[in-house]
Amino acid sequence: MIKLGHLFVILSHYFLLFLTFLLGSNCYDGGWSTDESLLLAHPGPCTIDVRDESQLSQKEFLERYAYSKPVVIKRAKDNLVFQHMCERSNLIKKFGDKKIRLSSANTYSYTKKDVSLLTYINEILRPQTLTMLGNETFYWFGDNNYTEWEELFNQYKPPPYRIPRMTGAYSFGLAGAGTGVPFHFHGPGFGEVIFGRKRWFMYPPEQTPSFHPNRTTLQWLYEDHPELHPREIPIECTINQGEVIYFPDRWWHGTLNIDTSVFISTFLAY
Ligand SMILES: *[C@@H]1O[C@H](CO)[C@@H](O)[C@H](O)[C@H]1NC(C)=O
Ligand SMILES: *[C@@H]1O[C@H](CO)[C@@H](O)[C@H](O)[C@H]1NC(C)=O
Ligand SMILES: *[C@@H]1O[C@H](CO)[C@@H](O)[C@H](O)[C@H]1NC(C)=O
Ligand SMILES: O=C(O)CCC(=O)C(=O)O
Repeated sequence: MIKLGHLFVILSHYFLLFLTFLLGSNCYDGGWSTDESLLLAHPGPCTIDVRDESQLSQKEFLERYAYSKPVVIKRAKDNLVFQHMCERSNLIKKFGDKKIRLSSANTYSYTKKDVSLLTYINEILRPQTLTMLGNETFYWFGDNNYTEWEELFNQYKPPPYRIPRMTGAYSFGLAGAGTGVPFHFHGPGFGEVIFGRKRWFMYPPEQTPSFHPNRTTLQWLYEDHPELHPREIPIECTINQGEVIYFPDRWWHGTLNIDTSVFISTFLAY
């Protein structure tokens, strides 16, 4: 006969297994779900190398990607604690009253606006419509106060790849479905999705794309992308939670959040 205590141990074991499955799976949205009917952006093809973190060594990363081309890396599931802290209810509970600095979602992000995280979530974070302009959309990405967000950032395990003499700095963000940042470039780094999906479009440094800096990536996708000559079509990939994309130095990139998304980048600099 099974004793009650044994049954409890067995059941809690399965419960934990189930939790691990849920936390690690793509359908777990952390409370950031968006009504399907409001999703205007959809995943596209993936024309960028996709590798498994466990199969990509530091040596191969340096030889094949660091200085030459983007790569998408499927990560080991070691950010579950960080992901849990990024659930809607947990971010609100711990950080809701913290001031965050929003940037306009246009190429040069000129305009900044300070609000509390709770105000951002309740009043500003919305799915993007096709008529909204990038310079009039406010997006939380970066300008993070490392002191106030230390507890969260301490839990994040960045991708395990290094570029000699460079160090990383985090940029954390949360943005509505259909939002994104139009084409721009800067130094190299990694962009990881914690909740949601994000579509990345990229061009090598020598191939300057044509785009309007104040129009959104969503407008560009609907109106400009279909008109592109085959030679002008960017490489792209849609990354899911638990995946990270590497962008080399000066590569053009434009982003598009398919869902309401939580994400963190590691920017590398000398
Ligand atoms: C946003 O950009 C558009 C087009 O460049 C411009 O017409 C509009 O005035 C800008 N809006 C703001 C608030 O600056
Ligand atoms: C883009 O928007 C900014 C700020 O809203 C404005 O100052 C700038 O003139 C606009 N750029 C273009 C090319 O219309
Ligand atoms: C970051 O937050 C701390 C603690 O609230 C504050 O003292 C500091 O001035 C902030 N730093 C910046 C750059 O805003
Ligand atoms: O994640 C985003 O939407 C913007 C990220 C970006 O453009 C960057 O990391 O430079």
